Amino acid sequence: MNNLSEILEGVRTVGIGGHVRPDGDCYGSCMATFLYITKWFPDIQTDLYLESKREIFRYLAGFDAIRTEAEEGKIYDLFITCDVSAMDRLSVAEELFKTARRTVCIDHHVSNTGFADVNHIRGTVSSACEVLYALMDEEKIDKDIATALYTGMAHDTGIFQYSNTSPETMRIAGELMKTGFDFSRIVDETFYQKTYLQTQVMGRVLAESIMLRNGKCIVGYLKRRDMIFYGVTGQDLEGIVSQLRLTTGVEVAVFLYELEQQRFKISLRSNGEVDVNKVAVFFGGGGHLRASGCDMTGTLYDVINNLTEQIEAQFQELGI
Ligand SMILES: [Mn+2]
Repeated sequence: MNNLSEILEGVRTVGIGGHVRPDGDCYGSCMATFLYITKWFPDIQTDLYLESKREIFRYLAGFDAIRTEAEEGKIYDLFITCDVSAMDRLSVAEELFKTARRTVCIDHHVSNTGFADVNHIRGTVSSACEVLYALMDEEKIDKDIATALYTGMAHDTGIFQYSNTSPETMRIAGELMKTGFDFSRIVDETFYQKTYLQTQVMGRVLAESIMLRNGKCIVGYLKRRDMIFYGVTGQDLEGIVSQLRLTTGVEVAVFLYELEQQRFKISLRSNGEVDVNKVAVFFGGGGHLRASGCDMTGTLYDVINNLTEQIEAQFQELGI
């Protein structure tokens, strides 16, 4: 079954579900599937389940149809998961998935072992939306469906920047673009835009950041009392460490904020030489070579000292 039309043959009811804390690719892939079925297979009764309705994705056609609670006792002919790496990540629709007559998984996580009856999993592909695109008939992809697919691809590639972006990713994005949606607005409003508060806090962290090791390591921090003063949570601080990393000459960027008294959440970013995963693992965390994180306790001074000692060790090793 290599396309959605075959998958949907003889099916009368379909449930669609994404993962916990849905991101752009999750909204995009679930919504594109929903729009594709409701538009081209109007006789099929289709429901879409997501844990939340994030307002920034309201521009997606069909947004109002999202259900945030499972319908009890409902048994679907078919249940499709999009961007879900494991069954226990399915959130609100897990029961509906388990009771469905047949299940399909559309995903791109390398760790996905294939928990559905039919699995379309491509671990080297940028996004669930890109996997999904290959399952659709190109002539059936209208502007609304293209908008949803583009949203997912743009988000999971960091706006076509991460190493998972392939020539094929760009080709598909180009095809989608031909339908004429406002791609610039999507990227601005769902990816880059910040609230004024987030902008203020980022400004403060950047202004107070410190440079170590001749400017090869930059450290930004936010103390508990300042988080309370601004009324921000960890979510409001997303993107700060990436901004720090973009400072000229920097190899490693560190951002820490105080979760509670003397307990810090650490984010690490590298430009590719230093393996920040090693640093995070040393302190009980983890991640990837270029992006990782961990939690640490102690005074701000001690935490920064201990972290930079580990980074310094790699600088020495690499002769940086
Ligand atoms: Mn994804």
